[in-house]
Amino acid sequence: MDDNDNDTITRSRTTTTIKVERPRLHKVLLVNDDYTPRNFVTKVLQAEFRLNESQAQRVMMTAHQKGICVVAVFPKDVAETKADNGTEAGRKEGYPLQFTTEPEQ
Ligand code: TYC
Repeated sequence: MDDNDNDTITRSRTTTTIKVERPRLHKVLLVNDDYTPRNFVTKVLQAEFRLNESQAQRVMMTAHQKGICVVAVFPKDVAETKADNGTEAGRKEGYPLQFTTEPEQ
């Protein structure tokens, strides 16, 4: 006698709910230092982050006065690439300019 000889038929049923979430954006942060010239920081912000001159000056001055400033938010890979490019632009000139990233909220 096997399991199918009685009147009970058991079937397994699985319900799958797929929850789609937008990938979290990442902030690019500009970090102040005592050595990188203000004008150079402003130029990097314009070149790498497509800020206009007055936006770039505002971001640069905020980092200068407060220590750090959010430049923009992007998908993770874009944020990391732009932060690396900005940091590298400073490094090439011998400046300690630093951009970092962190997830939003
Ligand atoms: N503090 C720098 C100076 O006085 C200018 C500067 C601003 C450097 C912002 C970095 O993220 C920075 N020359």
